[in-house]
Amino acid sequence: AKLRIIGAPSDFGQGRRGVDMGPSAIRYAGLSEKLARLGHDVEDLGNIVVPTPEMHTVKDEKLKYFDEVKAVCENLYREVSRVMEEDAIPIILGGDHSISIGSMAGIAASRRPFGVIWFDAHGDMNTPETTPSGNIHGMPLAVNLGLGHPELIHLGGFAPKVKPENVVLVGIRSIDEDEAKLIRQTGIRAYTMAEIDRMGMAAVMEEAIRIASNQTEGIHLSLDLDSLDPTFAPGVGTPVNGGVTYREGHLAMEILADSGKIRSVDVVEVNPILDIHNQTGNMAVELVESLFGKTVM
Ligand code: DIR
Ligand code: MN
Ligand code: MN
Ligand code: MN
Repeated sequence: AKLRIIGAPSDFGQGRRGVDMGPSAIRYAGLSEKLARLGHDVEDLGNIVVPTPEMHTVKDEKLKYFDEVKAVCENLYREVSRVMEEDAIPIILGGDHSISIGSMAGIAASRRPFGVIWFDAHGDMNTPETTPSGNIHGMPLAVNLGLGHPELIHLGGFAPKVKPENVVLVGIRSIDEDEAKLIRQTGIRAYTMAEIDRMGMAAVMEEAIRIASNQTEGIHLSLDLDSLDPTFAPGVGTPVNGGVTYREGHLAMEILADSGKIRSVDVVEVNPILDIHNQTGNMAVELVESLFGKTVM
């Protein structure tokens, strides 16, 4: 496949510096070489322009760094829509998860319906009304569904980016109180870790793919590395115990690879400053290799 890598080194969506180094950490772990070795046509398009946090301050406590997040997402939207026009698969490297507002706007710009599988310990379904932190990385899935600040919702000039009936959350284990209400109201399918334990990852992924691909032309995977257990991905800003294991993570990616439905990917929240020897960057690359067809033999 035609794979195009785009870095979005932004940490404006949360409070811990270092996630802006995510694209470097993932590239350092050998992303493009390893994907090329699998036989793909890979091109790294470099990073989008992101302002420097030290030059900026919080203005709205319920939408921290709103202007900066919006500017970053507008840049990313343009870059991702260009890649989509070439019929290539964009692989977007975060940065914190707020960048998915830009990546999904770019994917949706083609006006071809798509589904979303959102791999995360968190729901990312907060709005300025429900957020306990004011961090926009806790809001991108809500924004993409048309909930939240109107300027974020309408990025790219249209909303919503995806229909709730094609949205699946996988791996959740840390949800805020009012966020849970929103998840229930929208009716998106949310697989908790408890459900993964009971059903098994294979059954969860088969259902997730069915939901995300029902009357759509493909699936966007938004992969927050904190979906994994911190044992395997310690370099994230908001680790939560009891996550997806190493093998469950690979199994999920392998099942997605077999489906042939992946059209775009975000790889977010890798923070090498909080990591030990780039374990999380390496884990991210391994998972993306499985997603694009790596098998034992
Ligand atoms: C929390 C944490 N729900 C918030 N969210 C995170 O700040 O809204 N998302 N860490 O990845
Ligand atoms: Mn920050
Ligand atoms: Mn997230
Ligand atoms: Mn998360």
